[in-house]
Amino acid sequence: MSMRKRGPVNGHSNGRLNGSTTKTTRIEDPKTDYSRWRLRDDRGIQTWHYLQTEEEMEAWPQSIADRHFMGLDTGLPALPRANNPMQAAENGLEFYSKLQLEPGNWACEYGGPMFLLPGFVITLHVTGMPLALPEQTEIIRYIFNMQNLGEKNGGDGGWGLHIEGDSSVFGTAMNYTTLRLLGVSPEDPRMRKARGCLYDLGGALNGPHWAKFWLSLLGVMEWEVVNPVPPEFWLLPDWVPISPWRWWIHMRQVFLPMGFVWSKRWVYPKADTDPIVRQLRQELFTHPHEEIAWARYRNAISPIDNYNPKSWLLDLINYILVLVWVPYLRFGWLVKRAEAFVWKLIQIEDANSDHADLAPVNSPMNLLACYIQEGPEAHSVKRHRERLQEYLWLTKDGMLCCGTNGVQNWDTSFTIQAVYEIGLAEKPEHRQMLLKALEFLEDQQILEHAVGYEGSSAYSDPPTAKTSAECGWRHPRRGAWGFSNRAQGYTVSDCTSEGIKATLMLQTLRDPNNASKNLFPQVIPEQRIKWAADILLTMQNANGACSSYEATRGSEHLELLNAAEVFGRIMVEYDYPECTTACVTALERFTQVYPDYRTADIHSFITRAIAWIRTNQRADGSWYGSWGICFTYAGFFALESLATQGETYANSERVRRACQFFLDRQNEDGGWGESYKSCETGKWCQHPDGSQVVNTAWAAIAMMKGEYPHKEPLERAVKLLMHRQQPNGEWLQEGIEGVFNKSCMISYPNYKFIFPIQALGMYARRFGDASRL
Ligand code: LAN
Repeated sequence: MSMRKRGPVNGHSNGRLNGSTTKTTRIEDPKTDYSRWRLRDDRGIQTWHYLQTEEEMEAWPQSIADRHFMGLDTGLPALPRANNPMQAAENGLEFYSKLQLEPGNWACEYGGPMFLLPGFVITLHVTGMPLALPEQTEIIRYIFNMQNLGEKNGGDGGWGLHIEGDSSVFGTAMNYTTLRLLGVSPEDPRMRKARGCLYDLGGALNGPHWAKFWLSLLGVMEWEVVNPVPPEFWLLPDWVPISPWRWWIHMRQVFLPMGFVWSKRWVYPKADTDPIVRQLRQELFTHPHEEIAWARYRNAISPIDNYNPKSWLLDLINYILVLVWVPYLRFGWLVKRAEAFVWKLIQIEDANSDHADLAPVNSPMNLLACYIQEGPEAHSVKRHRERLQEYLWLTKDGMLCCGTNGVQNWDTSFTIQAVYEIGLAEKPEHRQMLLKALEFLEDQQILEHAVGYEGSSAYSDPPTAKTSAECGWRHPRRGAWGFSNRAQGYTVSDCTSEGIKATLMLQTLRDPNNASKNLFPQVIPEQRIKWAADILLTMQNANGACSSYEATRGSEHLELLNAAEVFGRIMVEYDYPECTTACVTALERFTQVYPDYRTADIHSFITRAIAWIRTNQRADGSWYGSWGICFTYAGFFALESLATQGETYANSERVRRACQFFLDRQNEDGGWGESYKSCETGKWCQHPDGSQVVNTAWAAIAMMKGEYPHKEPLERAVKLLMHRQQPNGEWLQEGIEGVFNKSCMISYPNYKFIFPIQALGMYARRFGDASRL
């Protein structure tokens, strides 16, 4: 095959090869009128709306939170200067409390991953359900704003896996495609630059499996380039160690619709006549499209995308599937059975979440499956389309797709706890805010098990981790809290834990003026808190640790089948010090309030969990965090776990080592700054921008939980937090805070409020507030 000459046909003339000289001066993209946008929060279901008329705007004024989310001036006044940490905490809370939404929750943008909008937009394109114009405009702006241009990551014109990442084929091919589908011209200088970057990386043929999947169904690639996703895997008996029901929920819920679409080799019906698809066939490759021998590129991948190379075993399996299974053994009846079963499981997922689905990868894929199976007019398709809106979020840089349909329960639970922990929950001025937050948690607790669970052979009350095909292998969930809202409907061990803790903190708080009176009503009845504890008790692994959505069901060896080259450790549930701590601290608090309920179970759970936390500490005193960056995040949890057992600096070598780990990494300015590279490499990596308020708060809280006795390093940390605080009480956005699957970063913008407030208040309570720092 001949390499296509780089020429203007493909828009290469200003590609990076000779395009590094191209001037990509900032181009002002069309922008919507930000005064017209509003966030609606309907009992935790959050959607952005663009108002058309003056009357609508008058009837629905923009809120402070709206303005904050969009990066507009909130107009909030400068507060009296904080002279000590407690005043700084109160100023922080004063600002942050203004961001609470009507139903009582906090919200924020939840971006970071750069592979979510593409799936979203491709799905809407191939199903003929375009986004509204204001959304299109803002998505274009967002994607351009995240492009690696100028100073950003070498400015090569591509996009990474996440907003801070180096350009990859996945990021670049998919975001380029998205922009084109939204109407951006290939002649835009930034698009030329992007193509140059893509060609330098080998073109879209060097993309990972997921890129090839999306581009094949769009009709830009041919299905032979996609490694097999056989839905017949789902027909394996439960006892088989590699059965999909044992996989991490995100993997199996993506594998499900992906297998359905792959099995049908479905292609966008208008691909051959759609001018954009036809042009993309010319724009995304370094070879002429018609000459590409697709099957030869199944395993082609650029090194930058290949974070987690496929194992020899998976390569072998793929060969067998491609050369033997698909052509000779995949009989029609088997295909039919597999597709029918997978379709049933898709329907279960849709029914359990009213078509919101687990996350914004499987949600558009399920929409597509419904479209293929039931046609464009089906209720399932329409409902999916509506619910997809919940994933969109407007920021100052444009519109993004969130990693989940919000952060409602998670941020709200943490907020309650921070305020409680620093003694401000008793103050009358915070009562209304906290009561609303508690009422929100009440409204969002999941009160029914998943479809089919109660009638299944796995059912018991109280539940166990047992599950069965009859309910789509869902974990029991009655009493749980999810990460976002009740509609999404998945328990997460730590989200349920944080929900329990926040609830119990408020519901047991005594009135400081009358010790026999509770300060807050019993909004969530005892029975429901017990249900939540029951759920936690189902979530422990055999070794004592806890995972995210379920107890671990499969062996780590399943990682050999990890086909998504861009992520690591995704195939099964793993043990996490963060989740384990959350469960320990929740059950600890629970058993203090309800000492007679399942006492032995709880005691054994806590003992085993703590033993695991101890063994999970690394030789250097740290713990590796999987959901926040990174050692500061996990240390903040682990030391809290140990503290519940009375294990502190004074009596524990472990805690001393953990504190030393932090002390050795404290910056001159008193803060800590940890880069996301820590997550990727497993080694502490200093943040290039120096101290970060979120890392600083986590490290300081960790050391205070561990009762580190010397004031000086903590005082320096607290000074940094005070110094970075703005006159109106807020902190400004710094580096990205969260992570998943080791390689993909995700933003938690409210952390910069919650944890500094908590750290400042804890310091004040511990070391006294009087001294002016
Ligand atoms: C999240 C967000 C929250 C997070 C915590 C609660 C912080 C964690 O302690 C447990 C795991 C959980 C719930 C989690 C799991 C993976 C998610 C859902 C995400 C990181 C947000 C986005 C991510 C999801 C996998 C994104 C879609 C990508 C795929 C690879 C399917």
